[in-house]
Amino acid sequence: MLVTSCNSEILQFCNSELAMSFAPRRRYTLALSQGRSLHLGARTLVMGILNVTPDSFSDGGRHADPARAVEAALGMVAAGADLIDVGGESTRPGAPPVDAAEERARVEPVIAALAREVTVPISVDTTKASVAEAALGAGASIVNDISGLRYDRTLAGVVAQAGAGLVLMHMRGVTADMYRHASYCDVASEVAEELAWSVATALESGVAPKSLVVDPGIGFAKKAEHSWAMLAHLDHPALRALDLPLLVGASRKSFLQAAVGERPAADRDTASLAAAVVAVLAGAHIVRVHDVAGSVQAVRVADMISAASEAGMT
Ligand code: PMM
Repeated sequence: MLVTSCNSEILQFCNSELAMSFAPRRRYTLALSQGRSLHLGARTLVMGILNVTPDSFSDGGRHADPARAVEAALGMVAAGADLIDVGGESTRPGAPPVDAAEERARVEPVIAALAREVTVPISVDTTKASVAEAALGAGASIVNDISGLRYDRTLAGVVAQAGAGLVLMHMRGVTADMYRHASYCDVASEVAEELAWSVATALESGVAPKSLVVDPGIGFAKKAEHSWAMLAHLDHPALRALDLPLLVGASRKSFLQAAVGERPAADRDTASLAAAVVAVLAGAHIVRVHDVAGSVQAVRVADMISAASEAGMT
């Protein structure tokens, strides 16, 4: 039946039950080094991934040469990236560990060159304090720690000293054995509880609460079903109780194949966009992606829907 007009009973129902279809995204100001800050929440920020590794699962080897890495990052900024995340060690399960000197040699020249060329904040994807320190010295203003301070707690002191931003990602074990730890009763609440440990550790080391971002670590120590459940419950009360900005990285990850069939990582961008939209509507402030141009369009659509929801439009 076609409903052409609303009577007052329907309107009342609309106002009470439908006025807010998605939880409103909280607003934060993220404090970074060098007195910089980022406004989070009004629109989604897109973090472009720049792996300067020979062996990352989706883009390994493509940006190993610093000049090509800088060129790729400039392309991402032109496509609308709000941040560039530079990583020098592959997190692919089974990837050989990289020592600090080698990792530093990979990221430092790229970050230094990039900092001269772009105004968007640069983050360094590392778990090692010495690499973080070199990267911050070269011009990065955020450290993205996939171990959530479980590998090297002294990294927090380096971040605190620089007044840099710090992304605390959830994972268990090390990348080589992380799937052995992929056992959960309630993935979102367990992830939130373990992230709370990372947050407390950062604060104890003097990192300012305003510098923190949390990330549920899609695909890390999580089987495909856990990644799906995590995306379905990003707005879990335990995660919201942390009261921190949320970063989500689902881009090109293998769990997506459960939905779209087996395909090479570079062929998973459309599926990644769908996951990014869902993450934004569930409250993510930053999405970490390979396909910057596509993601910018996708999250702008999600931002419009979430703004309409917040405005109570029915
Ligand atoms: N994923 C990867 C690497 N670093 N950092 C954060 N904060 N969140 C993630 O989900 C994440 C990360 C693995 O993906 P890649 O090899 O494509 O960089």
